[in-house]
Amino acid sequence: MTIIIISRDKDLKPWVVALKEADSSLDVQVWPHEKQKADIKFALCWKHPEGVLQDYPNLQCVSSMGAGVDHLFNDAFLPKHLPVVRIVDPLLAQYMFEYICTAVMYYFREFDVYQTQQAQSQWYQHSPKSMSQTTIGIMGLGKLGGYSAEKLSKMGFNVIGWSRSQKSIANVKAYVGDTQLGQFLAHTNILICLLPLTDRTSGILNLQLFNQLPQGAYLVNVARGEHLVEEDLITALNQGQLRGACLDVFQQEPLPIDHPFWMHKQIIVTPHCSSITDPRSVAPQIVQNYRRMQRGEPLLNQVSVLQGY
Ligand code: OXD
Repeated sequence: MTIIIISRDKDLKPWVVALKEADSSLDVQVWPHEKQKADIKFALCWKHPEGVLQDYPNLQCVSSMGAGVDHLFNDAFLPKHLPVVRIVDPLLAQYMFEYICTAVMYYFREFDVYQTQQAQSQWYQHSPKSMSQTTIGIMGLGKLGGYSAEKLSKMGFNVIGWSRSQKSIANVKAYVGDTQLGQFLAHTNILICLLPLTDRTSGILNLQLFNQLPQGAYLVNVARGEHLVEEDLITALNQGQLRGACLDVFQQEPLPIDHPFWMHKQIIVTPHCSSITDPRSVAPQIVQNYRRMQRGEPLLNQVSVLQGY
């Protein structure tokens, strides 16, 4: 029985080491150097080449190497009968919170304004706003969104959330479904996108949505580049509807060198680094799922193939 790791853009050595550290008896192989395709029972993937999973006739489980699973469901040839699991890790949630908190504080304490002033050698003070009168709206209250919502609320911000199904987080007003999206947006000063990418959420960050936010709101996108209609963001910024955007994810990654986002003064670009899976931290749960699969037990963090998250 073998675990195969498949990714074209990750350094896989630390993953092999971490899995072996978690269980030295494991047979871990790396695509495309596997010895016997028929031995492969468990595939650990990040943006695997489309169709490649069909090469393993005895595959029993597919695991994402990260929190997101859209890269798995993008494969039209993903064997439909296989259970799909993802990573849920406190460290990932903490890293994500730290990134969001940094972006929020940058806007909240108007560092964007002071940077513009600095470029013109201008010395103007702006009185700080109150945290409790600043509303952070989080789209997506799953493991990552829920954790950040709780922490930001404890810091003193007014935090609200929007999701497809009802969620309950202490001190976070939750809005649900399409009918409550408008109300959620109308209250949001800093919008954080942490939604899963599905057919329903692709392109959700568009001009129509931005126009429902209070004028001068900020956007932080840490979910997927496909959530954002890129031209609409430029329009909303140029029209003054949005004051700034902090983007960690893009439709094309790495962001092409001639992309307008690089040079836009109101956009902060980071290279999909908001939360990076630490192989050592997540290897034990991968091994646990592998053993559960062998014993025919329910898997941890299994996602719904129907819902796509
Ligand atoms: C993930 C990511 O889904 O890094 O884990 O985007």
